[in-house]
Amino acid sequence: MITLYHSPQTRSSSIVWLLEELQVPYETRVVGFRRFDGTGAKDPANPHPHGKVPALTDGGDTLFESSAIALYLTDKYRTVRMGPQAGEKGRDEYLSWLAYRPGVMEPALLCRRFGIQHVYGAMGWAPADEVEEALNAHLKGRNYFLGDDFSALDILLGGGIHFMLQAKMMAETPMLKDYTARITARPAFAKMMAA
Ligand SMILES: N[C@@H](CCC(=O)N[C@@H](CS)C(=O)NCC(=O)O)C(=O)O
Repeated sequence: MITLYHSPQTRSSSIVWLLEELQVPYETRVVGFRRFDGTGAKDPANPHPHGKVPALTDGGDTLFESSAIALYLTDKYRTVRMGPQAGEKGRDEYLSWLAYRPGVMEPALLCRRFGIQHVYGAMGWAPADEVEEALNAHLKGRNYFLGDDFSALDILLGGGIHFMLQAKMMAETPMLKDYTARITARPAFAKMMAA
């Protein structure tokens, strides 16, 4: 049985959404974590090395980091196709954008939010305005990150864009508005929100 170490309204909600899309049985174990406002503490029940959410166990496997969890789940559970497998068309884009979310998109937008100046050649990500341009350019003319096929990218990056727009951490463009309306209209998104 899959166990998701989770806290509502955090990054682990993306994994709830993904599990709902995949239609695989899972249980959630709600754990505490260190919150932005200084409250909360690491929960010893959580296998994440830093006590962050999400973490996930599946039989003898233990995963942490949202992108790694998403890749593991979409490779292993294939009843619903949520990402191209190794050797399939689109795998290059799939892996690249999965890594882009925690490696580039999040740090860039968070640095801007907290007034941290970008340092070329030192920071492993790009400045936030360039990230916004890249995301808008990539999604132009596409329904989803991979074109016509909804995938885990639309949960990890699309869900992140949805959050960043709501939090006014990204500029809303008509295209991003349409895109996030499209992905959040899915029944699995509603199930995640209800949970
Ligand atoms: N890079 C991680 C980030 C996970 C993360 O920072 N989650 C937040 C909740 S949204 C957390 O657990 N924070 C607690 C802490 O930083 O100790 C991922 O994408 O899974």
